Amino acid sequence: MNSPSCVSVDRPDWDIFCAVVDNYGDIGVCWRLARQLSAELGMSVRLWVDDLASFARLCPSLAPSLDAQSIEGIEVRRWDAAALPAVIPAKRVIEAFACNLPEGFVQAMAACQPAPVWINLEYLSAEDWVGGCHGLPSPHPSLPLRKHFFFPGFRDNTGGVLGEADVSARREAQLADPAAGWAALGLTPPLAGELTVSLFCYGGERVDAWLDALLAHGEPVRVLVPDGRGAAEAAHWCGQWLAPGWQGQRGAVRVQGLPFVEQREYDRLLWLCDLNLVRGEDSFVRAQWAARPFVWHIYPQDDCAHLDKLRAFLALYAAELPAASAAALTDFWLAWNHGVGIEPAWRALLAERAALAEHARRWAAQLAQRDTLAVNLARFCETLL
Ligand code: TRH
Repeated sequence: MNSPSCVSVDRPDWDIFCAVVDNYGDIGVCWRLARQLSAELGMSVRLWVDDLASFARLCPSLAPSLDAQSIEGIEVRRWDAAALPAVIPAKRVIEAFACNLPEGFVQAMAACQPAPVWINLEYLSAEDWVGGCHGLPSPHPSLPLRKHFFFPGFRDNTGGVLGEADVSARREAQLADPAAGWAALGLTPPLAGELTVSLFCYGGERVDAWLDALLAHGEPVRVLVPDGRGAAEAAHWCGQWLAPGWQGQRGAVRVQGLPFVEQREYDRLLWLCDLNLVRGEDSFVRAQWAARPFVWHIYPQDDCAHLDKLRAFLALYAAELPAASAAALTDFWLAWNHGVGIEPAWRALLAERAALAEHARRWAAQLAQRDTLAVNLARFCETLL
């Protein structure tokens, strides 16, 4: 890649580089951030993605075959390391989740006067150490560039969490007419007295164990399962093949497969369910904005570092819960993540349902009082420009 002069009227406000490691969290976060910078802060964004097919699953209007396209005002580019076009770097460059910027692009950044603000956007964590590392600089070993580490988080000394300015208002508007919401998802409203739960997880034997627990408990439940890991186990549990539109019933437990929907439609599902089982990073945050009780299947790491992350969030989230509710929540989250002891933990969780629902509303209201990650990030970059 050449290093064209950076004096250009076409220089975007932001370049965001996203490598899809696996699943949808990396692109889910980058796409959400790009949309907020563009729609809410009025800035121009160029988003580089190395796996457009994965991106298209949560953004169906995207054409994976195109090298460049504009979606919702955002310039989406294929990131092909071997053939990156010569472009002038934006004023602010985000390397999402330490994805390693292409060497030629880094050279082009170094040639800019002034050099772009270079941000490594990190994964979200509630751990204490995050506040101490948020915003720290790291000089490039040989070029006149500095990278800054931007840590999302839940405390004031972190970058905050992603969330649209109008997310609470959209949620409340939808909840004023739930029947319309269910219809938009292609679903019927729940039956009288039926609990509705969404299931998005990393699969495994925990799915069977949990569905067995629902069956044993006997309460009417509808489990809604978006396509992906966990869906095969759920379909198998009720004797179905994983085919579009699959559904089955055992006892009072109805289980229904859903297509993987556009990112905003997934929000609708979370808002309407009584309880959401979510995973990773972005659906974990969306479940918090949904103001409903939720269970987090954290992305497992080889060295088990995820368990510290899980406990740190639980400690923060459960801090203001009554002791019995905090214990039930903690026990079920640990049972779900370890895949053991699910049945007794589920019973205890259900018994605390009302307190957990009230707490989820309070937590979402607290989140809404904070500046969002996009706002904090833009402000942080402004101090460095
Ligand atoms: O897909 P994930 O497991 O992503 C993970 C995590 O981010 C993890 O931290 C990271 O290391 C790993 O990827 C590489 O879970 P997550 O983060 O919830 O992302 C799912 C995205 O998919 C999110 O943006 C919501 C979106 N989604 C839809 O758009 N439609 C759907 O129907 C569903 C179920 C999800």
